[in-house]
Amino acid sequence: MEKLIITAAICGAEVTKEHNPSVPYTVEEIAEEAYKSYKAGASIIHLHVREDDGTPTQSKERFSKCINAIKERCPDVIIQPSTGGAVGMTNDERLQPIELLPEMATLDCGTCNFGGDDIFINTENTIKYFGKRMIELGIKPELEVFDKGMIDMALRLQKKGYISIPMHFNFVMGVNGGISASPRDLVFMAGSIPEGSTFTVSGIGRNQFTMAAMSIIMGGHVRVGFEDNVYISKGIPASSNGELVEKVVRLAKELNREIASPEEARTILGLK
Ligand code: KMH
Ligand code: ZN
Repeated sequence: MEKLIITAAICGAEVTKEHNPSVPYTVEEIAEEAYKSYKAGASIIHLHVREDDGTPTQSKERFSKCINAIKERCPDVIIQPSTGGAVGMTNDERLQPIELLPEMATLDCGTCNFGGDDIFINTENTIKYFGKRMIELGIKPELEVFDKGMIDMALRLQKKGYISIPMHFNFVMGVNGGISASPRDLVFMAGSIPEGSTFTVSGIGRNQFTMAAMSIIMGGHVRVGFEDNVYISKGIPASSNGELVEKVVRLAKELNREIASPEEARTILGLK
């Protein structure tokens, strides 16, 4: 089986220090959380950034500062900025970080209820617009899919030339409004992507480690981090993103799956 790529989603846009005081906001805190994740075994940092007071931003300047600070401490890590940003942001606001030419960026493949009155909007034209820009700039998208229909949308847009192959999917499972985090649904999702594609699994909340274990067994990859879950085990807050990554490394070891370095992750994902 391929080595395991661990992505650390260290910050997100929705989670706050009220959920866990270790959620990073400042450039220094973001760099430190990225470093702890990298040292523990993460080869990709999925990156959102914040103002110092915690407000989510897609500012190119703020991303540039955070990316530089991360690169100083983790020179070879793959940095994958979010183009999802936060609910309510405009397309062009969300797309700013790709102007910094990262190796990867997220491409959200559909609209999803996001709890309460929040809707995370990604129309077909938005997905086409983002996909086309990423092809023009040579950026590999991580195709974020919150439901099976979003895989179908990605496949249709790949045929129309908005997404390149091989495709890399992120199955986000357990969002209140998306597909549930269950073995049945993971088998369904993994069986719905074309041969030659890769996938990672982001289990939300209490589903983080059960979904991670399933993905490890199935030959998929794993995302963990405060964006998706702030607990190391039931009711116990994680002290850092690094602690969440360490737990995945332990699971992988028990299940005989080796961990990919950033260079190995680049090869698996076709980034070089
Ligand atoms: N914060 C969510 C609205 C992504 O990074 O591309 C969107 C999100 C997805 O987190
Ligand atoms: Zn994100």
